[in-house]
Amino acid sequence: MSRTVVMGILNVTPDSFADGGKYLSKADAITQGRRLIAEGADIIDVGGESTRPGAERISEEEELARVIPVITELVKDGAVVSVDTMRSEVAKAAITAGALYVNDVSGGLSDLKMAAVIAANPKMQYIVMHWRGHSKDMQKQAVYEDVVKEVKDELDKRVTNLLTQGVLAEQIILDPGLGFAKETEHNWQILKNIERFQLLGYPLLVGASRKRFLGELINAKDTDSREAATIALTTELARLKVWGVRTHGVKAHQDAISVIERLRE
Ligand code: PMM
Repeated sequence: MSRTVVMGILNVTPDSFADGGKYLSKADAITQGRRLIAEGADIIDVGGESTRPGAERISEEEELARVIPVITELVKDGAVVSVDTMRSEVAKAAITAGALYVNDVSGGLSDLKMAAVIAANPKMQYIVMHWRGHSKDMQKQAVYEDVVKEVKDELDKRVTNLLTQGVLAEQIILDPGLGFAKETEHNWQILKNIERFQLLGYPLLVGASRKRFLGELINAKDTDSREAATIALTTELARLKVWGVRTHGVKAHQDAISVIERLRE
């Protein structure tokens, strides 16, 4: 298997927790996308809707206006682009604009037409994240007896459902959804048991970058100062041969993965 993939985050939103408001103009977003590519990002994940806990939804028109021009430009540059969306119409437009990945934090639960769009585009990769409801009140759903078992079972159920709708097994990438309807301890339990998620038999993507549970551990309120903790996780995830990590920084993560790969030789 090849080395762990680094997916660079590009949020074209005013309110994402770590980079919200930084790249809201098309020009700033494209510049940041190019910076992530120059740093060595394998994929750029372009999102127009914040999913931070408590976030309200935006309209489809607004989401399209934020992401499509940026995707079009980065594809022109030759970048591999992913669209971070729960909406089938946004996914469709992104595919037309040249995106190769659809990153759906709801795993197809938010928009029931999503599966058909993915099935109709068999070359697309589909990232299916564990989700229990929209950000506005998702933390109320963060109740588990055995978080690893339940998240795993719920992902497994999602896969079965998607396959019956014509999505191909080769299209699917799974993600345990750190921070989505999960409290701090749930996130750590998932990370401590990542190999159990790998047993589901699909590539696994993990999005831990600069999230609050890391800030709590090292007492870092400012999201940028959670980068070293995030790199520590990337290192361990690369050692475990996790398929990919979704991160705000890119270069240091690629360096960490290079070290792990060298040790493996
Ligand atoms: N986390 C965020 C957004 N999208 N997508 C996937 N697949 N996995 C994640 O953990 C994830 C995601 C949280 O917001 P951010 O874009 O500000 O990091």
